[in-house]
Amino acid sequence: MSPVTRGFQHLRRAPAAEAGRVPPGQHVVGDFPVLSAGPTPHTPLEDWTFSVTQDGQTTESWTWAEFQALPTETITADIHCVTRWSKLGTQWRGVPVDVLLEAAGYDVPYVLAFCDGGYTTNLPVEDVTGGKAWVAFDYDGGPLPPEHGGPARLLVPHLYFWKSAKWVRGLELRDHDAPGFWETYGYHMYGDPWKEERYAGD
Ligand SMILES: Nc1nc2c(c(=O)[nH]1)N[C@H]1C(S)=C(S)[C@@H](COP(=O)(O)O)O[C@H]1N2
Ligand SMILES: [Mo]
Repeated sequence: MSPVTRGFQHLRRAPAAEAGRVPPGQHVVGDFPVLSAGPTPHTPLEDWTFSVTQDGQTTESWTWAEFQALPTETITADIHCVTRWSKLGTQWRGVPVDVLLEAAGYDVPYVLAFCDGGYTTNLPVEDVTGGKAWVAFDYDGGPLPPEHGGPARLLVPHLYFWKSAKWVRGLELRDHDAPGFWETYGYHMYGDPWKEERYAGD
């Protein structure tokens, strides 16, 4: 062993492929942990709809069949959970939220995603448009497994993964920001993993 390098043995270098991709305070995992605040809902596809609502009115709604006919994109993304795991290079297929909100029309700055099971999470419209968010129904080349949010989940990879609402059923357009499920329990209103916006006040 060369004495020249001995002092550096304790420095574990991240593989080159990970360089610059892991936000502060996160570690990379190979598996795909499941984090759910309640039981996995099982809504039959014939009962499934995706709706855009505003002021208690549904402005646009798609059945599962209609939703499947919308334009889709394939997405490769790194995802970051506030419990400190990151998973790199996850592969998805879904409908860009741009397609949904353009069809519905919108003139307000926030959405609250709502889900089977009652989970909600709040996001600026700016963060779910412009090619930054999808309603994903395939994961890794197959249908999204129920425990990971199937039949469909929100995918907003640039924010902590609690913003990627599983079993999502729609977006409520809002003129004021309002906390969703975890935000009510003290999670950050925005959740940028690069700024470690984990909890309110971060
Ligand atoms: N409907 C719903 N969506 C949810 C959650 C949940 O409990 N219910 N948990 C969130 C949290 S905290 C995380 S980290 C991710 C976990 O997604 P996964 O179980 O596919 O890893 O889903 C998010 N979306
Ligand atoms: Mo999470």
